[in-house]
Amino acid sequence: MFATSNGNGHRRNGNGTRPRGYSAWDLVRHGITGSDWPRAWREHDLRDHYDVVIIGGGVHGLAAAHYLAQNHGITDVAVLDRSWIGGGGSGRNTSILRSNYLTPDGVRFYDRSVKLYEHLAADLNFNVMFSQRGHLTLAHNDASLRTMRWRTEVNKLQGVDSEVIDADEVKKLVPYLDTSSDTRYPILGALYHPPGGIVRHDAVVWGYARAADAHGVHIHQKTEVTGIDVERGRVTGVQTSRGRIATGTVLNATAGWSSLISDMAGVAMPVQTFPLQAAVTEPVKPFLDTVVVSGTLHVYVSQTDRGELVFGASVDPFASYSIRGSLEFSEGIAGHVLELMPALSRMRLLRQWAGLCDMTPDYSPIMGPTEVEGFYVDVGWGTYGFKAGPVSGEAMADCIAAGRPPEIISAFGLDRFLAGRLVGEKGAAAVGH
Ligand code: PYC
Repeated sequence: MFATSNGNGHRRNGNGTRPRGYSAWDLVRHGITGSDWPRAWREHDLRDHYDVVIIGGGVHGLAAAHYLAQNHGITDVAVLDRSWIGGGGSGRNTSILRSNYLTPDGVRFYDRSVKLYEHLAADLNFNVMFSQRGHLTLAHNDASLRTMRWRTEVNKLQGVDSEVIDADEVKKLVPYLDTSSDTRYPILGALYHPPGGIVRHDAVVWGYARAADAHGVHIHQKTEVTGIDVERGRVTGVQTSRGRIATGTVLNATAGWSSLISDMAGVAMPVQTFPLQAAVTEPVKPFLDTVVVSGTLHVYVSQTDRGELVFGASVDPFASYSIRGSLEFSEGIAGHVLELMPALSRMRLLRQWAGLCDMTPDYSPIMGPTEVEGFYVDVGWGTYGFKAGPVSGEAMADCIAAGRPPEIISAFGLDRFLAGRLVGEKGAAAVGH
């Protein structure tokens, strides 16, 4: 059905070019003249047929397109996005990468993603600014410490670097944290995960888009999917705002709208959508070089390379498709950050925003084939989707090429909800929800 690779599983691309890098001279010339920048990805007319149609031009959809082409030689692929690439969850997250999950399936899966991120800049020839600065999840009570120990043991058994450290060690890593014992939420210790860190989310999206484009993938922005054609139990096409595409293979790689897209194919998803808000401060000199998370206080903080502090929380307490910021959120986050770092009381918030999170009952994603032949899903990413972009792309490409899920995602199939085989990750999903 698909064009295949040349045997080594790593055909370079569909049109013989690799995304090119720039010499220092190119950068100076383009910077001064402002002209002649080659487009990172091209625009194409929408064809009336593609072998594979990927709905969603975020990191998941673009990574899947890239790995379909690079690892399987499948290049007749369209990526559709109803707005611009990276304009959904991929551009609205807080870019935290880590693999310190609670279940063995989760740890193995996210660890593969961290490993792919470690080489992504070289693989895509695009600087994604991955900074492995370490990740701390604070424990404010004995129950949290117990969960941290549990996670540490599961992590170590999977070969992932995590350990529980005490309050003095936390203080050495983050001197600005208030580790005194007379606070409302004293810090008893933390789960320390050195490989965790942050990345530049736009760069990841653009890097994958550029690489997929160089392989011959068509990226169609401003192309909304309005229907999915299914005949006798299998996918036959996709209706879009720009016309119909005939195809036998569709991947739903959307976030926020995943249940609505799956409904178009007649596939029900156990997903509820919630807004997740975040905020950023004015830039200050670097003082925070780890990611700090407090599940109890529902807050996470990191400092960007530009010096801004990025704050996030848990999802809003009601299901909604709204992406408006709220005063409740900014008040709450400011209060919680100040419980942890009172010295920040004079910092100003510059802006806040929200994204949409598709939450599943067990806080794990849904990946793989569905009961409709040719209709695949990579959805249910809750508040942890960005970190999984590379491994999801790789695994969904394997799944589509082989027609069945690879081992690394076998636990995350949609059928687990019928079979009662949940992968309970609530204890390690971002902050306590
Ligand atoms: O899962 O690490 C996480 C996370 C951070 C922010 C939202 N989710």
